[in-house]
Amino acid sequence: MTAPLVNYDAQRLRRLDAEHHLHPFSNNKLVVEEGGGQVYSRADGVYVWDVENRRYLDGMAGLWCVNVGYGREELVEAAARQMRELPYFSTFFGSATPPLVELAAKLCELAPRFTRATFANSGSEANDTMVWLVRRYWDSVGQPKKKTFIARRNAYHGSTMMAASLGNWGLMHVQGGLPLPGVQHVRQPYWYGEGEDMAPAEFGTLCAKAVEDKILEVGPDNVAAFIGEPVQGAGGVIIPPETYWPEIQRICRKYDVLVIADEVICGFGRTGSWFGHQTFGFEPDAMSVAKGLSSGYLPISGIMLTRRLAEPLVESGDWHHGFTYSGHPVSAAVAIKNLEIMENERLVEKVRKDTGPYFAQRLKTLEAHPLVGETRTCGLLGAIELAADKAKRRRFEPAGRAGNLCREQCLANGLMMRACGDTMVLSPPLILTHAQVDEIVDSAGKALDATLALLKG
Ligand code: PXG
Repeated sequence: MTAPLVNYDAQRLRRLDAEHHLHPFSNNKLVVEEGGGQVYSRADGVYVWDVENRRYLDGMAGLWCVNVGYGREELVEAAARQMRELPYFSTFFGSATPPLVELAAKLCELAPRFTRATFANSGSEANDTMVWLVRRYWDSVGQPKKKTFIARRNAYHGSTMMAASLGNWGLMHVQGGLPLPGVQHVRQPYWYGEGEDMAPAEFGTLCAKAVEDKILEVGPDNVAAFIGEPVQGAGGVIIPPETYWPEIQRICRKYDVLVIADEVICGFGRTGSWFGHQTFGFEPDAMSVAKGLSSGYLPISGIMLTRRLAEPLVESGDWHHGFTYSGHPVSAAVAIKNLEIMENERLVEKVRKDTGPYFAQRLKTLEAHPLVGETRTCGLLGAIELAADKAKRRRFEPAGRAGNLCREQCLANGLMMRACGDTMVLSPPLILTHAQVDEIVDSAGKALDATLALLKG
C-alpha cells in the first residue's frame, strides 16, 4: 500500500480524541495534556502508518492478535459476503448459522482434544464464561463444592470482573475492588525475575509445587480448576521452564482439579504449534481462544471443551447464559477464512521451523548490549529484559522507567514494541520475513543505544 485511502485531518482527530475519548489501559490525563492520543489510520502486511504518515513495523501484531498480517482482501470479502447474506442472527434457543457451525467443527479438527466449542466476543468474556461453565460442570457431576480457581500472580486473563479476578495485576484489583471470591493466586514461573540461584528446571518444579500446596490448603474438594496462559503474555512473555507444565498436569490429575489453558495469546501458531499447550506438552480439559482466531479483524472468542466436560453439560439440559453476539456470523465467517489462510500458507510450520528459530537467534545477539540481561523467545513471542546489572540480574529503579524510555525510542526508530515494566516484549505477525526480523533487531539495537544514553544522562 503506497497512498492513504482517506486524507485525514490529523489535528482535528487528535483534538476530538483529547476531548471525547476515554482510553482503556491508558493514562488519560497524559493523553489530554499531549493534545490527544496517537492516531493510526492504515496498515499493510506487518507495517502500520499513523495519521501523519509515519510508518512503523508492528512488532506487537496490534495487541498480540493480527497473526496473518494486515491488508488481507480475503478477510474483507468473507465479511462482506456474510453481511450481505445474513449480517446477524442469534445462537440462543437452539439457533445456529452456517459459519458458526463450520467454525465449531473446524476448531475441533484443529484441536482434536476438544469436542465442543461455544463462542463469545473477547478473551475476557471467554474466561468469564469458562468459570461459569466449569462451576456448572462440577455441579452437574455432583461435586458442587468444587468452586475455587487457582491462578498465578502477574497473569492476565482479561478485564471483566471475573477475568480480572483470575488475573493478578495489583492496580486492576485495587481499582476494581477485586478479586471476587473463589480465586486464589500462586507464584509465577518467572525464572529471570524470581529464580534466584536455582537452575530453571528446579525452579519450574518448585513453582508447580506451589499449586499443590494451594490445593491442599483450600482442600481438593473445593478446587475446581487451575488456569494459566501457556506463556504469560502481557505479564512479560514469561516462558516457564520445561518442567513446569508437565508437573502442573501431574498434580492437578492427582487431586482431580481441571487444567485450563488460556490460549488467547498462545493460540493459532504464536508459539510454533497451533496451540501453546501442544508446544509445552500438556493436556488441558478446556481452553479459551480469541485474538488470532480472527487475526483481530473482527471480535470473536471461543471456549473449547473436552468430552469429559462437554457431555455432562449437554446432559444437564438448560444453560442460562449467553451474549447477544455469541458466535456472530460475520466474525465466524472471517475466523474460518483466517484459519484457511493460516493452513494454506502453512504459517504454523513456518513459525516452528523457520522464522521462530531465526527470530530467536537474531534476538540473542542483543544480549551483547550493556542494557540487556536476557532475551527469550517461544515461536514468535519474544522478550528482552532490561537490566541495571547483567551479572546479578538487578533491575533499574524506579521500575518501569527504563522500559518506557525504550518503548519511546523504539517508536522513534519505527518499531512498535511493548514495555511490560522493564521487560520489552514482541509478538509480530506470523507472516514476518527474515528481512523484517533483521529490521526489528536493528531498530531495537538503536533504541537500546538511545535508552542507555538517556539513562546515563
Ligand atoms: N487472556 C489473555 C492471555 C490475554 O492476553 C485476554 C485474556 C483478554 O482478552 P480481551 O479480548 O478481552 O482483551 C487477554 C488480552 C497488554 C494487553 O498489556 C494484553 C491483553 C489485553 C490488554 C492489554 O499487552 N490481552
